[in-house]
Amino acid sequence: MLRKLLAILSAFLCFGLANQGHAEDGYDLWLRYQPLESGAKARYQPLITHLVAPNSRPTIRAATDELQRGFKGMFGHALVQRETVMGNGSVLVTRADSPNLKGLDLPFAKLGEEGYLIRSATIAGHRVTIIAGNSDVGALYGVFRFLKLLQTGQPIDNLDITDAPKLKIRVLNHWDNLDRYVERGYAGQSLWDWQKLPLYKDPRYIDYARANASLGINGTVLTNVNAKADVLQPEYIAKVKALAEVFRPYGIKVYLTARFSAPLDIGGLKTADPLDPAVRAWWKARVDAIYAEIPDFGGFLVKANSEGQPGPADYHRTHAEGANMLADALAPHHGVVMWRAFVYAAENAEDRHKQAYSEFQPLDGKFRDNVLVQVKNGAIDFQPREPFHPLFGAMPKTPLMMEFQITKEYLGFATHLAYLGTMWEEALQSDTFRPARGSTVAKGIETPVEPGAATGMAGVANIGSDRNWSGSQFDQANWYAFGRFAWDPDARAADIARDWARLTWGNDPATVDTVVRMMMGSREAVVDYMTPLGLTHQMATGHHYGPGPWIADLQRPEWNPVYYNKAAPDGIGFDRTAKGSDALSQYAPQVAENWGSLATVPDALLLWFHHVPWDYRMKSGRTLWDELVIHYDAGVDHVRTMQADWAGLRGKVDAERWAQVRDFLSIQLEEAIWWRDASIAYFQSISKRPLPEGHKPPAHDLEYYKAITTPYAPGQVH
Ligand code: GCW
Repeated sequence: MLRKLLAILSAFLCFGLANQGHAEDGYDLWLRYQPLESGAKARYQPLITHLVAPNSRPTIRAATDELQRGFKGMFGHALVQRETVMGNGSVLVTRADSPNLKGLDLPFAKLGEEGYLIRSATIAGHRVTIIAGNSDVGALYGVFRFLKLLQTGQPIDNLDITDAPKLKIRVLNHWDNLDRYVERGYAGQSLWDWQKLPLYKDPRYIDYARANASLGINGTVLTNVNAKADVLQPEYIAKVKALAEVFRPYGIKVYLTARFSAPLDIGGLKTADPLDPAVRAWWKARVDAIYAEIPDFGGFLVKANSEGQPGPADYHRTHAEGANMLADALAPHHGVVMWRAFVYAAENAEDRHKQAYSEFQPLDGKFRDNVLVQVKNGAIDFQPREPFHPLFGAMPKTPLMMEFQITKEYLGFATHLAYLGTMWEEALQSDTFRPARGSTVAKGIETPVEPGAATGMAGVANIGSDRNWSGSQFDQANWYAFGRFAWDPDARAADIARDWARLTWGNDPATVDTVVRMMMGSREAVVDYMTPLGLTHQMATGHHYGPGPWIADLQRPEWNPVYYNKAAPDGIGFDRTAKGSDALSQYAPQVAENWGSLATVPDALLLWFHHVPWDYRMKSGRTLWDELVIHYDAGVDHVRTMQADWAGLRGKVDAERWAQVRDFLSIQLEEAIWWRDASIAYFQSISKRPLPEGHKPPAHDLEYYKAITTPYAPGQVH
């Protein structure tokens, strides 16, 4: 009897341990290295007996440290490390020029500077695994891939993997202020503790670098695009240098935002005119001083003449003249300028959708080689759904970078579960038809404008000082997915979700399927309960928290949600056809034709491009009004489905993270209902149509929703 009890008890304990692991709070991200089950251990162990790697090179050191960390976690012990092959099961971490690889015919030629290979091979009669690149960073990336194979239970006895990034610059943009406030940040304070740098380097900086390197992210812009010039002062450069030193072994360069008026703000000059010789000399000296401290400094990211930021237009100069001035200062050091195309001007009555194209497209070919124009995903902003930006494909002589927003300013902050991989895939796989069919946005950004020219992708980071880094467990997936798309813009959101789910929540197939299902439908749900059928920018003012479709009193027309919805007794939507703003003419004729015709425009973009009557017949046979209401409800229903799915995972994942996700889903449901009810209350006050059968009226009247204010919502512009 006692024996039986003990058996039950120990089975319970084992079950508990196997399924719940140690208490987890999300700090470990996708690099959890949980103990392997004994079968996997037994299979792997003969193939991994010791480590062969040079130990004097910092990046190889970072790679072997990571392997050892992984082995300790997964197998319970570290491996002996030597510099030469010792026997079966050696794992070599090295570079193409290693004497250990002499005589082997390995495909290094196709790996480029940062790619890697992982190969099962025989050296001097020993069965070994080679992880190598043309550079040490390549080997580091290979190590992360190898660890992923182990974490996800893949066979490793006959490996022949090669991989290389398709873009050169894979960079996070931190909108972090020097006082540690993060604009549009929902995950605590900035990681950069400027006040304690350079003498105190928070060990967390290394974990940040590890996480990024595991994805192949090779750069980080430390400061907000709404910039302060102070970061260019020597005392801050010393702090930036300290961060650069931490990140360097992980293949990560630091970049800064450059405030265009810095020569005035901190330089004592009377102008920041980019053609003024004194201004040019000031920037050159400043840049030289940065490189004296940080020889591999990446360069500058600039927001100019946008939302109050200074820029070359203040001196009647073009964006190209402004960018080129900085580019000339950076060129001798091989630095780059990432110049943002996110511009729209207060005094310009043109449809905001059109303004970036109007301003930048004519400048094609006018930028220096070391300038990239960074184009947001979405001509308006980072909305839950936008058609692809018309600049993609339209500036064939200029390197265009994609800018995605990882932080969810417009998709429910940290508490709404919204996987952005599907949104990014949608944008990247859009066909620009420039120059011809099949010219996707992804291809456009991958293909250098001439051999050797720069390519890149930027992601506005969702990282902060929260223990879980991103503000929620599931928001980690967006950081992860960004890294994967920056490495390969043709990657698939579903594959990425699956990898992330396995690494983050374990390999149990039912758990993984559930997590992936929740993720894959989640962004569409947000679109449905916030801005269905091509509506956009319906968020409340300033903080963008919650609905405000009625807002009409802000100073600039394009800050008002009514500007975007144009809801009126005759119908709803923004006419961007030739009869309206004609934004469609900025796209290739095939695209313009497709979206310009009511017969072919997808439902998802209907109100983006057309103003249609409330009784307009949709493809479904329903009226637009009914369809709109149905979409709001579908969004809310999806959140309920996610709740039910997640409830089913209780006990299958660790309790702490599970409970946080559960509670955040409750917040999401409450807010999804708020969005649905407020939007329907407002639009019904104009459409004057009854709700379709079976759809409940909003819980309160319109005045109730209009009266809600949330002045302390996080992430606002400071
Ligand atoms: O989406 C808007 C944000 C601003 C941001 C701006 C930009 C950094 O509301 O906070 O400013 O975009 O991208 O420059």
